[in-house]
Amino acid sequence: RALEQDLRAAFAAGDLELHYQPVLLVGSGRLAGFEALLRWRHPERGFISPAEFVPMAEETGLIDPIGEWVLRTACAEAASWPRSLRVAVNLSPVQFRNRTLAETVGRVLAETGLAPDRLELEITETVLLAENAANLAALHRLRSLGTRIAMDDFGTGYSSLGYLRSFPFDRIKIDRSFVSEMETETQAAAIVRAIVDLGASLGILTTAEGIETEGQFQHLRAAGCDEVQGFLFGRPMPVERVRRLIAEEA
Ligand code: G
Ligand code: G
Ligand code: MN
Ligand code: NA
Repeated sequence: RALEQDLRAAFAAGDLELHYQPVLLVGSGRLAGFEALLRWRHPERGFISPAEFVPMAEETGLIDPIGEWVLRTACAEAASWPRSLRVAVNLSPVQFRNRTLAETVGRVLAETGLAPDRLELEITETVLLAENAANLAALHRLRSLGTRIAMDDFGTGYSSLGYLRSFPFDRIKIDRSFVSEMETETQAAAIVRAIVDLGASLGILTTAEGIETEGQFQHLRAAGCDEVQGFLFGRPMPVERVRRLIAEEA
C-alpha cells in the first residue's frame, strides 16, 4: 500500500514532528501545559493530519514505533522547557495491545529525566471497552509510575460514565463537539455544565477542548471548568514557539 510505504519512509527520514497546543488555567489565564499533536511534514502535500494516517498506522503496527517516538520526543522536549509545565501525549488503544507499554513509558521517563507527574497520557474510552482487564491493569501500572491519565473526547462514546467507575481518571477532556454547539444549543450547554459538575463531585479535573470564541470561553468559566484549550488561545505550534511562549509568560 502506497500510503503505508510513504509513512514508513517518512518516519525513517525524520519527517514526523510534534506540534504543541497550549492548555490554559481558567482561574489565572496562565499556561497549564501543552498537548503534543503529531504531524507528518509531506514534501508535496504539506502537513498531513494524524486523522489521515494514524488509522493506517494502527492497522499495520507502525503505531508502536511511532507512538514510542512521540512519547520520547514529547518527554525530551518538555524536560528542557523554561518552566515545569505539563505535556499531554495521546495514546492509541492499539498501543495497549503491546503488553510492555507501561515498561516503555517508565523507560522513556527515566531516559529523558522528565518528572513523571509532568506527563499526562490521553486515552479514549475504547481502551476500556468490554471491561478489558489487561488494559485496566496497564492503566494502573502507568498511574503507579506517577503519570496522569486523562479521558479524551469525553461524552462521544457509548459509556463514558461507566468508565469513570472503572478507573480513577485524573482528568476529563470535554469533547469539542459539545463546546462548538454550546452557544446555539441549550442541550450542549447543559451537558457541558453537567460534565464539569460531575468532575467536581468525583474530584476529576475538567478541560474543555476546541474553544474558538470568547462566548464559549465565558460559558465554560461560568460552568466552573478548570482548563481550556482551543484556537482562541493558541493553535498547535512548533516547539521553538512553545519555548518562547513559556519564557514570555514567566
Ligand atoms: O491534531 P489533529 O486535530 O489533526 O488530530 C487529529 C486526531 O489525531 C486527534 O484525535 C488526536 O487525538 C490524534 N492524534 C494527534 N497526535 C497523536 C499522537 O501522537 N498519537 C495518536 N495515537 N493520536 C494522535
Ligand atoms: O482527539 P483530540 O482531542 O486529541 O484532538 C485534538 C485535535 O483537535 C488537535 O489535532 C487540534 O488540531 C484540534 N483542535 C484543537 N483546538 C481546536 C479548535 O479550537 N477548533 C478545532 N476545530 N479544532 C481544534
Ligand atoms: Mn487529545
Ligand atoms: Na479530544
